[in-house]
Amino acid sequence: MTSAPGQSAGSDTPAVPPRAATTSAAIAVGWMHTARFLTTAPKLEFLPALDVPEIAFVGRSNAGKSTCINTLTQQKRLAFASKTPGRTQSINLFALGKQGITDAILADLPGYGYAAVPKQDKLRWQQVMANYLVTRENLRAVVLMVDPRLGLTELDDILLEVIRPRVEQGLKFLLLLTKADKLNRSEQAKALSIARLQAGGGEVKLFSALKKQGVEETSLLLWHWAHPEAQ
Ligand SMILES: Nc1nc2c(ncn2[C@@H]2O[C@H](COP(=O)(O)OP(=O)(O)OP(=O)(O)O)[C@@H](O)[C@H]2O)c(=O)[nH]1
Ligand SMILES: [Mg+2]
Repeated sequence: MTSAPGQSAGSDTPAVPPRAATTSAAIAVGWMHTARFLTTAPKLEFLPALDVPEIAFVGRSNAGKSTCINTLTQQKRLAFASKTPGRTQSINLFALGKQGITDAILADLPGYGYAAVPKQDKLRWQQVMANYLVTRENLRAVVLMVDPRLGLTELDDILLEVIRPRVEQGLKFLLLLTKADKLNRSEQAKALSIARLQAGGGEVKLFSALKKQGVEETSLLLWHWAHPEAQ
């Protein structure tokens, strides 16, 4: 093990573990745990204007967005998750921040691509979603959740096109490969390399709510994105 800064070579004191890395992951995970319900909006006009960074979870219906929010925040039923696709039907906002002081927002969005939804409703929702992604002023980051067994669908590609201009202007983007517990190690590695190509330089991570895989890494990334001044 390399010695920690400030530790003299040859000293009898046991090597100090790299504390900085563990401490920040713990801070990020603790920060996530502060999540509390803020509001729900069936339409974009009902969303309150906010001036703290917002991180939106988007993706196909059933991809695992709500479950991911519950896992990251270590709260069983903060966001509504369900086996039935189409469970989340409004934009739900959750506030984050220690001592009740909100310093970021998580937004859980309804999924798209659920076959049983009438065409008219699908189109309406796609419009709401595109408007949200284009006009939401405090939007700092988008987490696109994709089941690697299905890969990116046509609607995911459209979403990527919608956010591209904002990504070019600094919007952060994470492609999160969900339900990683359904893949073995080599399938995970393959899914990661394909997704890296598709993400065009954006962040890509594996995530499993079941195995708690990717929780620390994702929390840390979101914490950094919400606190750019801390870097
Ligand atoms: N095996 C496994 N199942 C998961 C994981 N994450 C979510 N699921 C399951 O996937 C289903 C859908 O999860 P949700 O979190 O409701 O999905 P959603 O993306 O919010 O869906 P909508 O609200 O319809 O857009 C549920 O049955 C979850 O238990 C995971 O990491 N591993
Ligand atoms: Mg949901």
